[in-house]
Amino acid sequence: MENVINGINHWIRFLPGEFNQMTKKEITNRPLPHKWSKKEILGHLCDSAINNIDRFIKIQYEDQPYVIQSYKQEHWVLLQNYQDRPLDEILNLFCALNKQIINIILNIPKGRLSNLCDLGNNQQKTLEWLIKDYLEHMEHHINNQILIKNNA
Ligand code: NI
Repeated sequence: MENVINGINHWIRFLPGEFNQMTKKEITNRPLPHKWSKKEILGHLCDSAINNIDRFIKIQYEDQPYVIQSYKQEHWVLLQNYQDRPLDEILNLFCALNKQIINIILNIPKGRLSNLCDLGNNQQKTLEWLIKDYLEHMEHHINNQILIKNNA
């Protein structure tokens, strides 16, 4: 879990500076009308943190396998209107939520990392897998959508 904690910590420290070097246009540009802007992707990462906090806690005390509820990502981004929210507020939210996730991970008793959840389609995964997947999902969006230049 140490690698995951280091990875999350890296983005808490690094991502605000990256955003602050971008122009407002680059941050709010939607590459296509139905595609998220970089700001909305940051909002989506906050939504991922919110939903995963719930999962990381409940999988520790609910009956196993704990059934994971999916959430409608597009609705979450639009209903919270990240596009029109001040960037620094979303960045603060991202950092606070991820500090909370680090705190949760640090407090998981070792034996509970093997607790099982059910992702649907007969797929069962451990809490450890879920935590690693959380960081992979975050890095996928950061590396492929936030840190790449688009011609805004
Ligand atoms: Ni995603």
